[in-house]
Amino acid sequence: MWENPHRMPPIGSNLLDKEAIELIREWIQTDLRGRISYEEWVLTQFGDATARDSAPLQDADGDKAPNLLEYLTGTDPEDSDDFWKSSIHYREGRPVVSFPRIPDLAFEVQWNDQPDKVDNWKALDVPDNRRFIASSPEEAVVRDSTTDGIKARYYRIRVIQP
Ligand SMILES: [Ca+2]
Ligand SMILES: [Ca+2]
Repeated sequence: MWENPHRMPPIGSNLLDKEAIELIREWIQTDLRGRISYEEWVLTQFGDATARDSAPLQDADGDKAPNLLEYLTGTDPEDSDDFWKSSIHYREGRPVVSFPRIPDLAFEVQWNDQPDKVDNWKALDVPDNRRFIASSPEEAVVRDSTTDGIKARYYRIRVIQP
């Protein structure tokens, strides 16, 4: 008997190939992240294109990551333990911002010494902060070497979808 090498349900069958569906779901959630539209992602994640709290700037799970950021970074918008995490620490007396760099996205660390002045955010002008799109996931480490004489500095990371 000839067997189809591809995973297909038997012709005429109403059974769904659950393993294949899971593979497709995983592919949509990982490989196609950023390539499927936000609306398609909402349908996949929430199961309903008009789900409550699914608008881009809403935060359905209350993890402080708006749905749009969860869409771009591939996290679960209904799991408050799953969100894109950045951190800051000191190394050799300099602030270091770390975050997971995600393929197909660009990232820019910005700084401001007066965060209430929204026009003051500027890209951090250091080599680590050059803008590029990684082809595979990696941990980004951006060291701020420009803080001499600065008492306080605030940082944020801009996520850019090319
Ligand atoms: Ca969220
Ligand atoms: Ca989440």
